[in-house]
Amino acid sequence: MLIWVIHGPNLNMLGTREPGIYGASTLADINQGLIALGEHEGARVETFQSNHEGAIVDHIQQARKAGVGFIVINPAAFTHTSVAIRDALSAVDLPFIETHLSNVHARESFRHHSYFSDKAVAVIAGFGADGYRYALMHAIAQLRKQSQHS
Ligand code: CA2
Repeated sequence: MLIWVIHGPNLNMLGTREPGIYGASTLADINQGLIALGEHEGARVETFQSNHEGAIVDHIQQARKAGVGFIVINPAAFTHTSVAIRDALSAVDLPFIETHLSNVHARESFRHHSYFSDKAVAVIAGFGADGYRYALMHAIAQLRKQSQHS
């Protein structure tokens, strides 16, 4: 059971700026928590962050070869702009959950549109770092069901 967690641009800054919007946890804290939760549940979690759209596309393209069963992704600002990342996710055809720390719908109108939501298994927004944990638990539950039925 391998799950990839992918973080988009500026999320490497978490915990250093704007804690009122994005929380006080650093990205390292979040990633460590997800890896530990995965271990506890018998799943392998690998994390990746990039500020570069092409690097995220390249990474997603490797997912099938790497044996990934599910992707949790916070595309950050690329949520609202990136057809390229959307197409990469469609190309690998793996289930993914779109996760946001903040409630994007309670923010500026340009954050209300996502290039991902209509392709996602689920969308999580506004739970802060806990949103990643909810997404991961759902991914693990789905992969468990899949392996029981195969
Ligand atoms: O709420 C989210 O998770 C977002 O994906 C975060 C993006 C934003 O563009 C989306 O609309 C919603 C921005 C991430 C910026 O992260 C920072 C972290 C610390 C300090 C400054 C920015």
